[in-house]
Amino acid sequence: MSDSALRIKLFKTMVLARTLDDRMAKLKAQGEVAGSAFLGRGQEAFSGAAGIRLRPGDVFAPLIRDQAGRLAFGESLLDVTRTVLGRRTGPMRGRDGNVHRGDWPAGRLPMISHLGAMVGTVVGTLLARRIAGRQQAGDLNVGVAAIGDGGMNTGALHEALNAAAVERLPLILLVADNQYAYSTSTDRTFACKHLVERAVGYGMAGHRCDGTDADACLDTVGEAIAAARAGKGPQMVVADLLRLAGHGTHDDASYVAEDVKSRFGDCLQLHERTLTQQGILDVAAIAAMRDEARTQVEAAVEQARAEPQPDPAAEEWMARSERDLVNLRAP
Ligand SMILES: Cc1ncc(C[n+]2csc(CCOP(=O)(O)OP(=O)(O)O)c2C)c(N)n1
Ligand SMILES: [Mg+2]
Repeated sequence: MSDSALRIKLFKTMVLARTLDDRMAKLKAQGEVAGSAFLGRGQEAFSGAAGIRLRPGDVFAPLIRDQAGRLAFGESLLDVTRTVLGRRTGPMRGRDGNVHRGDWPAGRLPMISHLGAMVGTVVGTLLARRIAGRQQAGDLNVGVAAIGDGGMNTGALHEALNAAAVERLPLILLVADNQYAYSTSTDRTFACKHLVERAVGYGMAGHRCDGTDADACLDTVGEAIAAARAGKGPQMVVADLLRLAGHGTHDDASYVAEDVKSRFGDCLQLHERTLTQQGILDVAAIAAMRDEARTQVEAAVEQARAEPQPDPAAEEWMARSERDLVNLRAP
């Protein structure tokens, strides 16, 4: 079992991610967000555990439900609110309204697609680091790529996993089996008993955990990341969970079957219960965390609101981290 400080850190991250997601959904309902808002409700434990187990120098390719992992791996609240509200001060300078944000120098890769494209990007990054001699044997920088049950069936993912296994790269594939790909349930997307069975076929280690149990996520993801760091090659971690929202705010998730709902709890409520029952946090401490999260999120919303949107005619349209890289290369 991880130490109390880490378990509390994960809880705090989950509270902040949930508060932020809820606020983004509200902004969408208020008509302040172009496009949809995508929420990670119910997936915060698994995603946050990965972000917490990473360290500077690692790379993380999050997907649309990974607000918790993003925050734990250093994304600021302002990066989120500026992006969602389309401000030119945001990491993508207002070009992207929601999920395609990132920061290359910080190791947070901007998402190309939810459906497998990012795994090859992480694999390429890890291979490049090895070739450039930027890895220290036995203590490797790792790359985490997130994927869903639907994304597990794309060609790009298969090619990338095969390459990672052949090259024994320190890749961790974080598979959130949330029972649906949009409205398609998993009995229509794969025929094996459990997705972790596929790890054997790729020649990589496989782990599974209950994605609603924050402690299990911290432990299992921690073990997988430690194994990759030690040079044991790519690791697949499959979490069983349920997204407690629609695909995006445009989707009411009315297709989620009642028996599926009854099988999965809310990771945030469950972690809160465990930590209070074990006397690690009390009700007052939790209320204070929630208040703090609300205050921080509100401040980030207000600051982004006060900032300018891009001027399409005048904007240079270069992502912020892209410009940082250009400046780094300049003589
Ligand atoms: C090639 C392609 N086809 C379809 C889509 C639309 N699309 C985006 S996410 C998604 C479902 C993804 O399901 P899953 O991988 O299970 O992730 P989840 O949304 O459940 O987190 C679909 C169909 C897309 N982005 N790209
Ligand atoms: Mg899914």
